[in-house]
Amino acid sequence: MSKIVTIERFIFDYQPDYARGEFTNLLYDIALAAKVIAHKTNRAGLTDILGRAGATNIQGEQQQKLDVFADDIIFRICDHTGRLCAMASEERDEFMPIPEQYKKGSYVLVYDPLDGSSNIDVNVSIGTIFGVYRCVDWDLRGRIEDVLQPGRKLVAAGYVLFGSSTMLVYTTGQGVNGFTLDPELGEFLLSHENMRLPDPPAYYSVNHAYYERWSPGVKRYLHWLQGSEEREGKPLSSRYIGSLVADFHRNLLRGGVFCYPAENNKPEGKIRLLYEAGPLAFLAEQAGGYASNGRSPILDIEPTDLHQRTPLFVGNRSLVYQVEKFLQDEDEADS
Ligand code: AHM
Ligand code: MG
Repeated sequence: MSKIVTIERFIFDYQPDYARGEFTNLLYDIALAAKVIAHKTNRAGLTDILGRAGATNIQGEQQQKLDVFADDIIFRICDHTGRLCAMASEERDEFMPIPEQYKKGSYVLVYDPLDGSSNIDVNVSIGTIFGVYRCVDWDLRGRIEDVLQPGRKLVAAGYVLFGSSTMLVYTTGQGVNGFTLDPELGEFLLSHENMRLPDPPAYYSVNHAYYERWSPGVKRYLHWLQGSEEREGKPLSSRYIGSLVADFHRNLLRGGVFCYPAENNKPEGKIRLLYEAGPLAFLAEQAGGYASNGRSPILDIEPTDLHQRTPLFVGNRSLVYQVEKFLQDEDEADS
């Protein structure tokens, strides 16, 4: 008979050697925040939470009430625990050192509190993305250097998907595991052990509306994904939700690649390096996949700005390598 494993039990049993309670408890805190956000998200249509809050965030996008709620709840669950030295959120202009009145810890939390916010009002899946780093200098209080670290230095990353059920999927560098929330018990239960990107992959995900804005190498890659150039394996089908977490999750379960390429007048694309691309790149590598900006690994990019964006190609290794090849051909043709 299969075992019932709660997320608490799993986090405890599989904590890395260096985890001395602080790291383990930080993961519990994130799971708690996920439950609170799930509770609120599930009631979104029933309360006055829908609609725009009126504020505009640093990305120039209108915030919606649920984004603000999710951002606030993560901050309030994590700011006073003594496990963090700083946090940074996609919804906040500045990074957030832990306030002086609280003990400072050894870790840094970066998060996108509610990704895919344009889907909230239309009852389509949304998600939270998070990444955890060690702070750079234990003796100092949180500084911007603690937050601006490359993905290669992540010690944990994950996401929470608020879909037909709520799932928390995370890695601490020992593979990827997924937990489904039992709403009656209020517990995340292990449902997807040791997740690996299946091969052959099934899907590619991209917003085709932007086709005319892509470079010749990206256009060629899309044709390749569609089967117009020789490619081994089954033809891919196309799926695009417009919620990165949901698109990533589906591709993780079925195999595939998510693409948000550079555009002619938007060379950095749309996806944020710190809060979105970095954590998902770490998860992808831990599931046997790979993430690239089309020319180099996402995990190697040194961030210089909190809200830096990057083109993103993430999924099965063989699919992501191919875009790097086509963009290299493009660069050689240009030079
Ligand atoms: P958000 O963080 O403001 O919600 O934006 C990020 C979202 C991703 O979830 C998704 O992949 C992308 O934006 C969709 O963008 P587009 O509508 O341009 O395809
Ligand atoms: Mg986002």
